[in-house]
Amino acid sequence: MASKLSRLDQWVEEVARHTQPDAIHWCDGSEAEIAALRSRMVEDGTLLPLNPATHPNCFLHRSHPGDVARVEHLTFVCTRSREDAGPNNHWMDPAEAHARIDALFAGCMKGRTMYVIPYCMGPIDSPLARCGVEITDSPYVVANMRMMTRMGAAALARIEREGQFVKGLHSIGELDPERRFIMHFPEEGTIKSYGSGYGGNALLGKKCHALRIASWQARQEGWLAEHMLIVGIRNPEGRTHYIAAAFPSACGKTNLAMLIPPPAYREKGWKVWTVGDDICWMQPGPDGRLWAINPEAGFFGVAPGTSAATNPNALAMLGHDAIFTNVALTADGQPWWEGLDGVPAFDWQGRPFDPARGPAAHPNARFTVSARQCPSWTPAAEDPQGVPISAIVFGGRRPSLVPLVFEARDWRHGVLVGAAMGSETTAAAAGAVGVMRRDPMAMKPFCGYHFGDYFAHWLSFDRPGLKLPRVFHVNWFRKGEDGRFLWPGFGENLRVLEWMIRRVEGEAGARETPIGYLPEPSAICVDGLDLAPGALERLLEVDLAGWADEIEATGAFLAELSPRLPGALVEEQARVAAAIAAARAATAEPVDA
Ligand code: O2Y
Ligand code: MN
Repeated sequence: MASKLSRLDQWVEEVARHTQPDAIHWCDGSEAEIAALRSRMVEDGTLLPLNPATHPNCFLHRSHPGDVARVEHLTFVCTRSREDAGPNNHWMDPAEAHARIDALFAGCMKGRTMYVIPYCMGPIDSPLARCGVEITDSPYVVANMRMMTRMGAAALARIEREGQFVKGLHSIGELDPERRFIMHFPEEGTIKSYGSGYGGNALLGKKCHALRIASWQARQEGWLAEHMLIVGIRNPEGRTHYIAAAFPSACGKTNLAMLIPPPAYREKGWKVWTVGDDICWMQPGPDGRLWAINPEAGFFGVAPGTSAATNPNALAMLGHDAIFTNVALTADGQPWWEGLDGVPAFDWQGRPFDPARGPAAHPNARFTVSARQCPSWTPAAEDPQGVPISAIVFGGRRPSLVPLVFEARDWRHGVLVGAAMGSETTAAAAGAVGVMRRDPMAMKPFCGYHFGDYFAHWLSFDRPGLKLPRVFHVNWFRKGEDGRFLWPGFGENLRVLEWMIRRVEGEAGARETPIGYLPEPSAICVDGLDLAPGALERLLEVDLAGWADEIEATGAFLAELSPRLPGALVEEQARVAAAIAAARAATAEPVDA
């Protein structure tokens, strides 16, 4: 009988025959390996060492200027049936997709080394974790995967034991946007990515495996793979609650995951722990609660805007052993981006900085760093059982209408709230910035199957025996008439999380409205905050006329998923629409005859 490992050996041989590398290197994840790789990358200019006095073991990578973000229009989900991929994905027939991308891979590694990266998403001994192998010709990808996943010998041993792994094949190719595809074959547990060396397009453990392929597997196996941070909050009474929160790309997930309590909260004994900043895998535990792991081992965070004011924890972890991608440089070789003190000397492309050409750092410039370097990192992130989730939070960038916080009345309503999520687009993906788009559960770019089936999967958790988390929606980005944010955000968001935790503990009341439960303004502690007069009331108002339009727009958006849209969600949308209409009728001024 063939050994389990031979499936991997055979695949590696097959890929080598097709791509024709000069050498094959099996990554073991060791210090010696990464040291050798780094020296080679410094020699050939892939990495630039940063100032060793201020940033020991830190490097800058400048990606090709045409390869600076995820490329959603070139990202495909290739299921046998087009319907299974859904209108939320670009689809290609698997046979055609393999043929097109395999043609690009033919001979593409000539003159290069092929790296075989065994990795584990999640703590290596966790039953919730899953393994994969990425084959790549990019040493930059190896260095990043080493920080972002549990990579090397231990992962290989688990793969050998289980015989299960997701196959990811990647080549930077010619970095030609005309010859670039990111393809997913969920039915085969396979990813093929060609022509990009950047982030989510190339670090296949992240968005491709941990979200697009994992969301498919999670549906088959009864769990959830979500675009969520996981944060632990200990209240002064000493109880820790873990919260999972979904926000569209570049909406402050990393900042929220690493939140530092305002001084008065710290004094009272509040403490915040970071489990993860981007991805959350959850499944029901024996006690009926949802237990979650962060499948990643590092952070690939947006650099611009990260500062001592917005995220001191992030800044503290970036002082050593980090890779920076597309940031600017100071004259003395320190990484620099908008939001930091000091002045840039060179922009992200290495040119002398000229403000006329735009920002010094690319707006989607990134840092890669091991999660353990974060001062708020908790060993609970390594717990094989995961952490129990008390609340799920959805949020987006909504300059108007959407209140600072509201709570869904039950799980079914919570699924509707998540499904209706919308947000202004950001620089995390190629394309226009600042355009409002629907992004259900922040999974629009990452759900590996039909959104109708995805919502049905979420609804399927509403069953006897499960003790589901409460579901909330937040909006840190509401603006006043003057165009300024009404809420200060960042560490002050703990004031809103406090209300959620008190709700979870059954200690806080709420005002019932057609869109859900809202705190009375007095229930949010604003001591020491310099809010504009009336701002909190404004942040917590429910504009029924605006919500009537919003729920109608939600209905129209969901209708596009028909006939796979679950009936329960249609009914829920109708229930909320009717509640809004009834409330409007009840509050309408009497009309004189
Ligand atoms: O993956 C990229 O290339 C950039 S986008 C990104 C990076 C880290 C975490 N999340 C995202 C995202 O787009 O959600
Ligand atoms: Mn993300």
